[in-house]
Amino acid sequence: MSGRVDAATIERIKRRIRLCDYLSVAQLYLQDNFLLERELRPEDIKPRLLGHWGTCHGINVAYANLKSFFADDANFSFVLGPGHGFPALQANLFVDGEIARIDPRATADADGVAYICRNFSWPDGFPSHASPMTPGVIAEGGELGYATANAYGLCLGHPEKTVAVLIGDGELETATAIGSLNLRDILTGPNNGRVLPTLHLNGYKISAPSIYARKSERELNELIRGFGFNPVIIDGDNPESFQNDLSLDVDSPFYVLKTEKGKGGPNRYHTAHQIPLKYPKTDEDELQMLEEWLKSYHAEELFDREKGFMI
Ligand SMILES: Cc1ncc(C[n+]2csc(CCOP(=O)(O)OP(=O)(O)O)c2C)c(N)n1
Repeated sequence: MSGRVDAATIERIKRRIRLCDYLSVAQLYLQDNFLLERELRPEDIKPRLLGHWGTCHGINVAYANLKSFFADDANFSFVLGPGHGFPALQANLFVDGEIARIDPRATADADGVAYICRNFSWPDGFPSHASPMTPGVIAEGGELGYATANAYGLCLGHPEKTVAVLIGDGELETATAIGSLNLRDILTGPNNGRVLPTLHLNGYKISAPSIYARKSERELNELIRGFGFNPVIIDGDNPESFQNDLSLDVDSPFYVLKTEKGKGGPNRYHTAHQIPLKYPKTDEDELQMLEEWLKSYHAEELFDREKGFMI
């Protein structure tokens, strides 16, 4: 595939990212008023806030762009390294109807939105991380490092497959993840599918800069080339460039997706990893900040009680 992408496709990608960002925040915080049809009140907020926001926007950017680019390829799969970004994964699977295939309560309507949001990180509901309850997931998503090896495993003996794997920049510091990059040398060939490693360079590993974020672009590129890949830097704010970068004819590409950790939320980087506003149930200022944050996505333009998702 090559050439520029039409404006309607870019608009769809942007709307999908907004919708999934909204659903990610709503899952983390809300036990009621899921579509913000009235002012936000303390009783709308879950009593215990447990989950991860920081990586969600970047996952939504990656998912929306890859999904759009490979829309016609039935043999395309997406593997997510940081399984703690589960609100984003769950949002995308919900919007695609994947959850409804195994759980009839996840309907593509207001009841489904309520079900997905209320039950995130909730007793007897969905866990806070990707888990075997998640369609397409066989391993609990708590431990970083295995995503790249899993992606190569998926491609083994399946030359028809293309698998994009999103690797956290903190994750790439693990021995498992960095060691897995050697699999390119062993498993590239006509009998196996194609792995597209994508480093999610959002700069932070929990509260500190990741090692790869501290490297210069030249150093990072040389590291990537040392493993036999060709680096392609992607600006996560720009779907046009993301789509064009995916269409470049590069042998063994290694995508570096640059996003800002926690983008869209009230604070960024090292304070964005888990729950950026900790006390909106009891602190009026935080409640107002959360309401503004949720409203910033204009979910009313993306979801309608009658029409469902409008993306
Ligand atoms: C093997 C392993 N070591 C440590 C952790 C604890 N941990 C959870 S999230 C995280 C940071 C992940 O950073 P990154 O991969 O960059 O993800 P993102 O910034 O996208 O959230 C760490 C170290 C873990 N889950 N697994």
